[in-house]
Amino acid sequence: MSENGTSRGISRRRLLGGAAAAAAPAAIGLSGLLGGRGPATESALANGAPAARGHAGHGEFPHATFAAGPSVDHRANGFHPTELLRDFDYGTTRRLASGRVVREWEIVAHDKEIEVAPGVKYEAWTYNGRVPGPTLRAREGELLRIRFVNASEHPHTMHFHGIHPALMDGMPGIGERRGGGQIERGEAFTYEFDATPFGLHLYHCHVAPLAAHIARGLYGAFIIDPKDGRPEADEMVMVMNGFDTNFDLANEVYAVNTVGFHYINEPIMVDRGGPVRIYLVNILEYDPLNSFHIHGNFFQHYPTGTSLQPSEFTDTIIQGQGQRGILELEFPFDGDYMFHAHVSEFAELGWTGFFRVGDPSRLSPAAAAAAYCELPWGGGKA
Ligand SMILES: [Cu+2]
Repeated sequence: MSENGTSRGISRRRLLGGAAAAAAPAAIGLSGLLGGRGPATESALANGAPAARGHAGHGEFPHATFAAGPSVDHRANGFHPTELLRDFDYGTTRRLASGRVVREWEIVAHDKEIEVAPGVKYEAWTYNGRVPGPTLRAREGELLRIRFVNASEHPHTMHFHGIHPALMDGMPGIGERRGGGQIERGEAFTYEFDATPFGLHLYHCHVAPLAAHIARGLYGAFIIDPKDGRPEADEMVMVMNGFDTNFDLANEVYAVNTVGFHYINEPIMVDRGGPVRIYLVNILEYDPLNSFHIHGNFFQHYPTGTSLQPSEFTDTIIQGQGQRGILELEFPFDGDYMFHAHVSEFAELGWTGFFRVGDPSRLSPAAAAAAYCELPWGGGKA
């Protein structure tokens, strides 16, 4: 991160912190320590989030996060973060006379209200009605065709990371005369390119204002498997995202796969000793960095997934926006293991979850949560 970027970030938060102090001196507490998240959080609460409250034993500092409450309405959202984890969209395939595989998808952009934390609604823009969009998965060397239909009220594109010609880049201003570039409401365009290089990539809208189009939910993971695949594992996709629910260019809710705290309410079930492979993508807007940390374990890290040799054995990685990596690990012991952003502020605003290994009766999430005093609803005592 540049020194410039750092100082800009701090001054934005100091500015917000100053506003908080002026508007609500009694509510500074933790929000002051958080560098000015206060007013944004207050606005999120005004938007319908459950009330923030203190934590027994640390009562003088109210926690500027979400209290316990009912889960979000996954049915109304039309997607479920637990199912979304292992939902890979392979499209449809056919073979050309040459023997080459053509893999095809249809992706439709829709505007849609979603619930990103209990009671917190957000006017999202979606690919195929979900945030993140479908995890598109192909194999190195195939020919890919993605027919994009814009049924949103706004112009959009699909910009893929990968190696492809300019016309297929989903960039406004490039290719309009050939039907591409910016795809207006009611228009459609088919992106076509080779699946290369193998690795973990992403796609997102590239229409300006870019941060707004991405932050609204127009993004997804894009996996190109190596020709010979990877070893068997329990595979899952985690897209680290956030939501600026009051449109003040700062996020109020942070998450993996959209719903804050979802994997606390429903820990991710994994087998003891079985290899787990996580496809981790950071698409967070308005914050320069995100991170992933796991408790009680270490993982092999393959940055961008473009090598079959890991570059690092660690328990924490940092990703800038658009960065991604593959994480491989095994859980040697039964129990509940927390994973979260190692930016504590993000963790307290939703980016926190658990892996549950082995016999689920051994530890309940409430028991595990009680051991962690910074949980949003006060250590599982609600
Ligand atoms: Cu867009």
